[in-house]
Amino acid sequence: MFQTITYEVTDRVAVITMNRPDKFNAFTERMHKEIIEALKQAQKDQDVRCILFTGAGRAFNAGQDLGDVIGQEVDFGGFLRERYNPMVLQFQKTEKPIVAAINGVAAGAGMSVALACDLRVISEKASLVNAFVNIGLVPDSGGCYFLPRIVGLGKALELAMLGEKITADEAYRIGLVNQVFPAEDFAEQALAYARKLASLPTKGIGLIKRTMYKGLQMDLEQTLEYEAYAQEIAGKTADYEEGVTAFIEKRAPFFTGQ
Ligand code: T3D
Repeated sequence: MFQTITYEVTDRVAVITMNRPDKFNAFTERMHKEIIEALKQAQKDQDVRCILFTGAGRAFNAGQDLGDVIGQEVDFGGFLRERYNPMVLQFQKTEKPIVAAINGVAAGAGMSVALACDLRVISEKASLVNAFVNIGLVPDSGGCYFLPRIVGLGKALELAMLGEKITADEAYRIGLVNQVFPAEDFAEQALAYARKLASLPTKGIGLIKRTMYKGLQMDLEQTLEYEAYAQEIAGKTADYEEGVTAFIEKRAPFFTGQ
């Protein structure tokens, strides 16, 4: 089973926890594979309607385990193509909402992976560091894709070029994270946030995710066409039926994710 992460389903939320706390949950080859496997498992499981992605101990994730690469001749291109890129793409392919629960520092590829999640909540005591430049590298694992799209080009360049720590409050101010929760009950509040998402129309949310990310690559005409296509699918779901019925009956809807 999993050695570098834990996987647990609670209240329709799959909680994936990176679990190398003594190394600030830094990435290893095995961890990449296990995260891909866990995301696929959550996608397949009909009972899972939201994924919460977090870290054990004091950190969220400190990026590549530098202990594994120091003194080695690393084939950086191959390293990224084989290990990091498939993992980042799996976050996108998973048609369920994924929330990064940033419990502690998220640095380097750890920050990039948080950006590859759909939504981010952060502990008031946590921080993010676009640490690549601090060791002479370029943001990878989608960092050059997501960061400018989330905070705008000017801010993205500043964060990537200076590599300074971003506090939770600053991250919220610039739209890098969606919510800041108190450190004392961060895990509970992050889970409650994920539970709320898990109670919503899962298929519709999967289609929102697919259509929005596709929209980033398309012009208006193509996006309008894709919206029409996605709506045809959403309009045939049981949750659409329930949403409209509940509205007419003036009651709260009960969505099943179907
Ligand atoms: O081959 C390639 O590199 C290509 C792949 C690139 C992808 C990347 O992610 S490149 C970026 C790699 N990550 C970094 O450069 C971040 C390095 N870490 C830091 O800058 C800082 O540690 C943090 C900002 C994350 C946290 O700072 P702080 O002051 O809170 O903690 P600390 O004391 O620096 O670290 C705590 C422990 O975690 C420490 O271990 P120790 O001394 O208590 O035994 C430290 O060595 C360890 N740690 C932190 N980051 C890493 C790590 N161990 C291995 N790899 C790490 N990335």
